[in-house]
Amino acid sequence: MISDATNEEEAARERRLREQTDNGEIISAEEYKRRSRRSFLAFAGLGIGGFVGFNRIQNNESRDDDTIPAVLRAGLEWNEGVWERVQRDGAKARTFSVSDREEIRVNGRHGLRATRNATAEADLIQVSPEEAETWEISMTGTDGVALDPIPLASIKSDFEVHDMVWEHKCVEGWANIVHWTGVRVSDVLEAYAPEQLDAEWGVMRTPAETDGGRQEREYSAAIDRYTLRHSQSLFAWRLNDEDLTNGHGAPIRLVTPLKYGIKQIKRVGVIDFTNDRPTDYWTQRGYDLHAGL
Ligand SMILES: Nc1nc2c(c(=O)[nH]1)N[C@H]1C(S)=C(S)[C@@H](COP(=O)(O)O)O[C@H]1N2
Ligand SMILES: [Mo]
Repeated sequence: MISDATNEEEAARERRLREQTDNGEIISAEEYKRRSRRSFLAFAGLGIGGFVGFNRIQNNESRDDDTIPAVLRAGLEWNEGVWERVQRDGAKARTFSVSDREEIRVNGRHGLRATRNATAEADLIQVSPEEAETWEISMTGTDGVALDPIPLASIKSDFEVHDMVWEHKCVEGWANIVHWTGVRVSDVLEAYAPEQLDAEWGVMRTPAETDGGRQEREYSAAIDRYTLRHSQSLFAWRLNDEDLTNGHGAPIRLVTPLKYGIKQIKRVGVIDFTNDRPTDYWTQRGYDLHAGL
């Protein structure tokens, strides 16, 4: 009996997800991977010039993990130009069924660490459930003036909740299909800062201070207006049906399939809107400002 009910619930949920995530094409994870492989092979065919570039990367001295070599940067700048031209309303990233979802590692702990180079979950700044209850996202407008903050409690209860399943891609070259639960960034901004939806950029940051200012470094991600308004950009608090761990960005993070992982900032505490070309954590280290997919 119980399992029947659960199955039915699951089936209803799957139907709802399919409706919600129906962007014209939902294909199986296998078919998707086959196609990705095919385009990768086509791409590899262009590879002699790439090989020369690769040698230059290998031989590039004096780089720490925060800088990227000029030869890669040139490609990223080209990518940036293309991104600015190709973005258009209505284009949606491919979505998947819940049953396709995979595990995902914790990757990147900037702005989350209590001690330098910490990797264990216990060495991250812990956001307790009590702290999460009073969590707010503070904001400044394009004029630099502080706006009323967004209470996390409101994010979680005042907006339509969406479940979305897509492939999370990291610039390091790995990808996983993951299931997010959250609300649209655009719905929240519409309610709390409607005039800022005209701003060209919203720079999201981890909180300036968490837990007595033990934070190692502030992480930030500049998000363009198109992405802020896009229906697949979410403030998410659940990953694969579990509340976010500290490592995955508790209590609230940004997710969007339009961007590489570097833009999907974990533990959002601040949004600064601006019409000027901004920088962010990875842009300051040589990555392309758009990091679009
Ligand atoms: N605060 C913060 N957010 C971050 C990062 C980080 O270092 N700090 N890394 C980014 C990168 S590179 C990726 S791939 C994703 C990984 O998300 P996950 O750890 O939940 O898998 O988080 C992104 N958001
Ligand atoms: Mo990443």
